[in-house]
Amino acid sequence: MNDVITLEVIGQTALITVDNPPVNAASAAVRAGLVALFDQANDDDAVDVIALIGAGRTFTAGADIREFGKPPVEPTLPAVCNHIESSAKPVIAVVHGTTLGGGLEIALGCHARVGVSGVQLGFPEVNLGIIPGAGGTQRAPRLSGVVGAAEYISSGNRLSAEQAMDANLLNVLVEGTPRELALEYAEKVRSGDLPTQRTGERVTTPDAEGLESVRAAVTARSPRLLAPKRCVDAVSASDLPLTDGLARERALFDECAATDQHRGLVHAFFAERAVQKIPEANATPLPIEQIGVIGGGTMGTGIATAALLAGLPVTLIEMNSEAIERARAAITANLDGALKRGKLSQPRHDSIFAGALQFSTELDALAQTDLVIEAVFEDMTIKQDIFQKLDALCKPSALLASNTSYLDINQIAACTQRPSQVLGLHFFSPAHIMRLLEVVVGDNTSADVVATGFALAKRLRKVAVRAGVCDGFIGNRILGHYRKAADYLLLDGAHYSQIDAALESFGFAMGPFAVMDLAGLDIGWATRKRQAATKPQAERDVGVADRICENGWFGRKTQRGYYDYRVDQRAPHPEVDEIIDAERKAVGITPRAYTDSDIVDRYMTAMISEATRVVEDGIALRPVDVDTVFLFGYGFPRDRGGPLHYADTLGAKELVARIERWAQDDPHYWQVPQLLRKMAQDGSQFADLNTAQLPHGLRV
Ligand code: T1G
Repeated sequence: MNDVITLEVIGQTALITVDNPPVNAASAAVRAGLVALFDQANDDDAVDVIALIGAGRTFTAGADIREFGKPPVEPTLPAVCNHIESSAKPVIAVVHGTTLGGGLEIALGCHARVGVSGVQLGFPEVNLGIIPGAGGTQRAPRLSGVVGAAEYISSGNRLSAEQAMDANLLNVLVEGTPRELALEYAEKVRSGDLPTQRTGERVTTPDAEGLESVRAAVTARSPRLLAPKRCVDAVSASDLPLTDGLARERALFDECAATDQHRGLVHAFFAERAVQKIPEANATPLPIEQIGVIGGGTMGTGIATAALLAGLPVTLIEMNSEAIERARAAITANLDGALKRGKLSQPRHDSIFAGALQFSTELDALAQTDLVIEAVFEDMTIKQDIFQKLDALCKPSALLASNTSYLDINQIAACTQRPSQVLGLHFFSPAHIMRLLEVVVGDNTSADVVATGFALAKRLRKVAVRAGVCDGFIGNRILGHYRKAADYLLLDGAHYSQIDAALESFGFAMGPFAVMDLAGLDIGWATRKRQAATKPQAERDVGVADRICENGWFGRKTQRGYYDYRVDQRAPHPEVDEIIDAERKAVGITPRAYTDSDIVDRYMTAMISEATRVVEDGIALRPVDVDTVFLFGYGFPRDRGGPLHYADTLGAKELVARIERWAQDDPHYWQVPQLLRKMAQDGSQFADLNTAQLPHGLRV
């Protein structure tokens, strides 16, 4: 038929194999092949049972997401599933790997399902802002019951093989290869040992009350998102005749597929993969088997925990035995937490303390490590001193990395004789949980070392994004800019609780002031002092945060910051309101009212404008790299796809108009990036830059 699907007749069994690597996505060619080969098998008098399997590592893992947003190509997946189900001859599917979405729907169109041990089943469509659109919301309830199906469809969670058996999605669960089991269980169909039935011929038992409780849970979990609610609506229609239920599912699918939430979630899915495509992707990663960490503070112990969880031995250096004990306690707490969350087995947990984790007060203990990650105080002099010492004592092949969140990697590398082996590995706190890792590439960092940073990220189950050298790299540079927009809104009249609430309604997990209280206001205070000497005269000054810090109020850790945590997490702090009033009076500001929309517009436009400059300056390879940093490191709402994907929903013309309007009051802060002005003129989007030829000649 074609090179992605084959039919073999073995005895009386027609074996149809989908072979569309890497995940057997149900592409147009696969769909056309399925219809044609099922017809061929049904027309073949020598065949009495049809078996469907996937080649490679998994049965079909879903529709081909790359076809989203393009005109549908017949036959559509719903039609394919209906065609399979209508087969005159019994059809079994042998499912293995990650049988997800449309792949599971194809399996539900079959008349029985054999699970290979370890198989995972699920409907991740809701994570893409849609609902299962090929019969899953109608056939799954006919097997699992309406409440059970509504729960796993609206959550998008994968079911283990055993859970799938309990949910009646599988008829049997056995060891074996798909091919062997296909032939074996075709025989069992013949002998009557494996009963088969068209799923669509089953009926569901209505449970309106149960469905309402699922709907309530779904709404509470993700109030802004449409798709989870529509999953419950679609399942609710499964008590209709199948044809009517399928029509209802299609209408609800089309409604979700037309949303920005869907487009944002698809973008986020591909973003995580696109950022792996770097100029150094074909370089050879260097072997990393022993890691040294210098500094046992929050970051150092988090980094050590992440490495230990990935099975890498760690030697952690601290100044003295007291600091070592504090670090040991912090790592122990992190690992105990991982054990409780099921991220670490008890044997693995115990082995870590049996030798994988070592401590020392002597840098010499790092002489044989393959990579040292420095995570000490953010002071260039201290870091340069450490790198000089490491350069002298570490083995010649060792890589030296700094976890600095904004300092110049080139200046650090210049203190060593091995600048090509120096890079930034900027983890995000808590480093053993946050998935983002900025791999900061110095002027002399070699391609193999960059590739090693990306390979390490993969091993630590992190998302690496390549960053150039500037103050704050990608994320913190942009954060430093838009954080000012929040301060200006505060000084000009918006209350910090309104600003936080408006941005949380937009989708951020926490608003900027709540985040600052959580991180510690003293950190920003130290940064402002560091930058005071170089701060442009024309830049507006907002003294509120400094006044709060001068009172010793550093946020949650001191029980008071913008909010008064002695009461609760959102209690306004009247003394802070007095500080704000005094600061406004001192600069002659009459506070004005802002709508939530004003607040979101200014905050997001500020973020987008600095993000544009970061792309323009080549600090980020593409807009999608900035999106990924914010999705995985800054709590950016995933359904909005990231700052520059969101910018495309507004359009460059609108963004330029906003900046020019606000520049009349503050021309220093509100400046139109050249790239954005060009896009406004030529009508291009950030999406176009994601696929454009990169300076390095790399095409994504
Ligand atoms: N379509 C197209 N490409 C896909 C794909 C898909 N469904 N899934 C993965 N890829 C690509 C991916 O971009 C990467 O490409 C490569 O395969 C390896 O993926 C009607 C409409 C299956 C668990 O949401 O969850 O069915 O970067 O690196 O870590 O109701 O991929 O190498 O060029 O992720 O082993 C529902 C999405 C679709 C599954 C494998 N299905 N995929 O993880 O490999 S909607 C999904 C995954 C649907 C129907 C609806 C994972 C995986 P490249 P990878 P992995």
